[in-house]
Amino acid sequence: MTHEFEPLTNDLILRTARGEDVERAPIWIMRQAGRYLPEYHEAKGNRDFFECCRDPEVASTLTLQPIERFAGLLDASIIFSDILVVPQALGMAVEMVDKKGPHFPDPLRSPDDGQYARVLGRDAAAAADELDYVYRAITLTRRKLRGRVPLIGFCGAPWTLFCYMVEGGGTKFFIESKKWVYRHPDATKALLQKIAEVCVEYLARQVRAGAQLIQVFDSWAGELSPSTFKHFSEPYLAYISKNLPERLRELGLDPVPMIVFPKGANYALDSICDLGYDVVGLDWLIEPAKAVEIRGVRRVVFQGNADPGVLYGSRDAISETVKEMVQGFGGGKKGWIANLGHGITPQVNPEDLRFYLQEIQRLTAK
Ligand code: 1CP
Repeated sequence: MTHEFEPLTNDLILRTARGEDVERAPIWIMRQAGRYLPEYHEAKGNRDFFECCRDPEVASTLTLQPIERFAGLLDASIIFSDILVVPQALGMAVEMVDKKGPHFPDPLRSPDDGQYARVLGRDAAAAADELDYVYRAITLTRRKLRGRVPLIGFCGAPWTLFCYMVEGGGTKFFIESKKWVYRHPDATKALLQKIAEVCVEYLARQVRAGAQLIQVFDSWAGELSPSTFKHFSEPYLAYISKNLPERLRELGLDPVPMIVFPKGANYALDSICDLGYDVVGLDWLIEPAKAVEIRGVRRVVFQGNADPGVLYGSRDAISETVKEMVQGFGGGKKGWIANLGHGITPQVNPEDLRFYLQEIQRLTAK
């Protein structure tokens, strides 16, 4: 089941991710399809969020919106979906509450919870089967893209998905997650391993459907400590980077560039550079030059990392931030994919994002 698609007319991000010298830095923006775009609200209408994810026609339309609005300024698309489709595929109920975010009516409260055994007993391939609608959305989006830019597939990192599954939604104090880590470390690791196995199968099938790069979002890595990150996140991120290429080979597919975004884990950046990913996403809490220094001679490519909040600022503030970022990453001819340090936030004026993208292109093409 491999597909024929039109050849790429812009493969800048693929060449950059492979470590090649390039004419300028490629750019994409985390959450580039989403709430700050009026056309997103228009297309979504009154539909439930996950209903949009499950409808390939709607998901592909939403994926293409920023590519069309910012034609010539974005060098990659990312499939419209959510990291929480994986807990759903593991049999957990997840709702998206308008203006509040995700809600699990029945989170995993302890290893004695009957649901814990059910989730652990779930076969990874059977879970990946549940996400057929994502693969169909990816294939349809590749067709609609007609080779304009590559399409990124993604999943949540085991640690971040674990947090949602035990907290039941967004959280400030990570009380339940920390109870699991510090009271039930072995049960926590067993669950992280199960999630990692599902992630490998899920990502492999996204590639088979047409995804040309993949990103693993560890949005809550910053809630761990150097020691707990080493035991509760890194091994599972490494499991994915090691096993995905093997799984792709088994399926007769070539490897694709892999991006990891361990938000808030700059304390572990040195070892993250050795996790087996081609690209490491950086948040805005680290200076680019400092990250470049930690990377040293390693081939890893960085992605990021301006404060998303600068898009609420003046044009001068945006220009200054871009200038510092471009300089810090060495000018943009190698080893850097421009992005923000986290997803773009609601209420940003899309024209301010356009200016940000233009400034990066202008300064890195020099
Ligand atoms: O363009 C894109 O990037 C769209 C695809 C996308 C991605 C990659 C969405 C759509 N969500 C995600 C990933 C995602 N989802 C992450 C990892 C990235 C990050 O850290 O931002 C996380 C943590 C989630 C979970 C999630 N989904 C939240 C965060 C809640 C919290 O705990 O703070 C929220 C608000 C959502 C809903 C969501 N997902 C995506 C969109 C467009 C929305 C908003 C839905 C709406 O209100 O219309």
